[in-house]
Amino acid sequence: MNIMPSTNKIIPSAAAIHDLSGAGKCSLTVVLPVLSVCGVETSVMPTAVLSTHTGGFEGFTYRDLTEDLLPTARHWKSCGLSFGALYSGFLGSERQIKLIQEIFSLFRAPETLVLVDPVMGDNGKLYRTYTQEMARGMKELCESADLITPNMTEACHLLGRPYCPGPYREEEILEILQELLKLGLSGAVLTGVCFDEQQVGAACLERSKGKMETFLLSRVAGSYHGTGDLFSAVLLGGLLNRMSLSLACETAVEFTHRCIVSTRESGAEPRFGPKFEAHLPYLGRKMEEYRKKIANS
Ligand code: PXL
Repeated sequence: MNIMPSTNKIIPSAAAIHDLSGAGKCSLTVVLPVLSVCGVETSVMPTAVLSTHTGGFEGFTYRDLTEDLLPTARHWKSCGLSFGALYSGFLGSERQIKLIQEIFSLFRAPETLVLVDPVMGDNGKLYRTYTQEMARGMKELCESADLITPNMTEACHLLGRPYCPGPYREEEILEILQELLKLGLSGAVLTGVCFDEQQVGAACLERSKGKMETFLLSRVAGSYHGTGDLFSAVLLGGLLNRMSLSLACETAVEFTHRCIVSTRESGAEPRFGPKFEAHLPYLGRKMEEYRKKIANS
């Protein structure tokens, strides 16, 4: 159970277990292109198919695929598939959360990185599909992960702490990360971290290092849907390219910021998701440069 295995055995491959929201860019429509451009061979397990995500749209369709999850996993296993990372995000029911735990057990090997993005809410509120039971289940799922990437709302919910919109004190952020590690994780990355009104970003803490690192960039006004998924996918792409957690975190903060700036400048409604596509070649180059750098060192 490690974030950065010390061997060269890390496999740049992942199983991404998220919903497929047809429009409004989030979950699989963000995760798959990001991981692919990072050079990660990605198998996708859609947990549900929706016409749009549930944030800011009314009347969306929702085709539940819970019954397909274990048969898909068993089929993959019978095909001899294995993954460098298992990565889950937004989930639709308590039962799905339990099944994901089973799927993790099926594929987990000593070198596997299990990343759970405990997608539950934002701005102090749980998403409307989230029940208290699901939130409890999500805590259990986090306990079976190596690394989690909650935002401040999700971290407070996982820890039973009152939510506050910030700015925060550094000691507060460190305390939250330390409490998250007590869930049994090797590392935690907290997003939505800010120490003043001007900047926002993420902080990470690795059990083996014990030192918190923060990466902040200028705050762009507004709330941008799908950026949590974007952040986690870039982070995982970096880790599977053998970046350290702090470098992967810095890369994810910078890339997410770049996409938020483009979204803001485009004047598009934030509910239609981040404008990340034009920046994918840049991300691909960054990952390639890093691969070359470590190959020569
Ligand atoms: O980005 C998180 C997310 C993913 N998938 C669905 C969602 C949301 C957030 O609202 O509704 C379906």
